[in-house]
Amino acid sequence: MDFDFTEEQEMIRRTVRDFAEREMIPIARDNDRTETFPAETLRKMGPLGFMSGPVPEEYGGAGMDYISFAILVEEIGRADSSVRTTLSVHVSLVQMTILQWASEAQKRKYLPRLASGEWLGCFALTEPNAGSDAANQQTMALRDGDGWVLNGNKMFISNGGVANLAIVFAQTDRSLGHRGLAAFLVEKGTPGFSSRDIHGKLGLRSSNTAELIFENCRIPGDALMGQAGDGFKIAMAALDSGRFSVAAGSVGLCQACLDASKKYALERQQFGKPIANFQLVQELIADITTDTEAARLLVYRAGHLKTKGIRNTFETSLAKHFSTEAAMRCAYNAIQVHGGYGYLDEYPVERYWRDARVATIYEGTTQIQKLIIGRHVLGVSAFV
Ligand code: COS
Repeated sequence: MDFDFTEEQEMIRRTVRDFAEREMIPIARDNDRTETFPAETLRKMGPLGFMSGPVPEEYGGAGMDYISFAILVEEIGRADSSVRTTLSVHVSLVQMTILQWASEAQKRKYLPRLASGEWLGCFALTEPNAGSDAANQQTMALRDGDGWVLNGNKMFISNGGVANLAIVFAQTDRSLGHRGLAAFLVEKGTPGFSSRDIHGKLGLRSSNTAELIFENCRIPGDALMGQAGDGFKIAMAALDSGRFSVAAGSVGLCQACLDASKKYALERQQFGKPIANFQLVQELIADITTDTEAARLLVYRAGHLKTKGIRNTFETSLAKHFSTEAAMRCAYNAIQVHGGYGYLDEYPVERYWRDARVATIYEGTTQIQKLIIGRHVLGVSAFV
């Protein structure tokens, strides 16, 4: 086992941290207050290779190994979870899925535009009545000559209102259950495809979340990714990729809680000395630190397996489960260190707490991660 970073990985961390401190942290609070989508920040991230992570260079990507990618996502997550969510969906759910499942022609058509950041992607699986039960898709794709016609609604779609390309899951044959699902690449502007932004979120307020609507939306035959019937496997494999990204981003959020709490504890005076001198404050710092370090190791272990190309559903769910719940504990403890000031958005920790919350829900709730972990350990594979 090797716990050392390569020189390249160290350099990626420095480059991303410099960028995040210069371009993201100074505007994160105002973007959160005003629900401003960080289009300009994302535009600057493209030429730096941040919008593609592990996508190979032959498709315009940065060709990173997965530890490097975890470092990238962690550092973006340390600065602003809204930008991190946008990035995670764009790279891990969209580009990595196209890379794994799309035809060569589809890869050549879409990956370079996505990898450069010229286009944004979204992943449309969730529906009003299909969350944890992802196979229960009501969106239908019916054959129409050499193409397909889509009808249905998608819910809580990150990047949904700003994406140029959507991976859309739909049922082609209800009698086949999860084996009747298909995945399609649908471009923005296709007649019959529209979106409605969702407002009033607790956190991630500067990220875009939308409902997608498909009304007799006709798409060509070559919009199908893989075979009709591959949809559920494509979705599950995509989530193995997406959950890793969420986990790495949550480590960044844990680290942000630690950095803010350490700074505050050393500055804030009570009873005539910095509160860092008090043992119960030291306990809070110790708890935040332990959560951060443990979460990071679980993410890097899953990343190590991904780089080697070994199936990692179990290790990714462990990392996602632990690091998202750890981020909640870290943000809670960080507010506690800050006392009353932590309740105001003058300090970033209340935003960390609001932003952390959804990560225990999206891309598979904590309960779904526990189900995957429990089944794996017990060697049982289906609901009984
Ligand atoms: N990678 C590839 N294939 C997978 C897979 C994975 N990680 N997980 C499951 N599959 C395949 C199985 O091999 C099986 O294939 P066959 O049809 O050939 O037998 C099929 O998918 C069904 O698997 P399983 O029986 O395990 O499915 P279940 O319905 O019992 O459970 C859970 C699946 C609950 C784990 C799944 O529905 C899930 O993750 N739900 C949460 C969805 C989610 O995260 N939603 C939020 C989306 S936000 S983007």
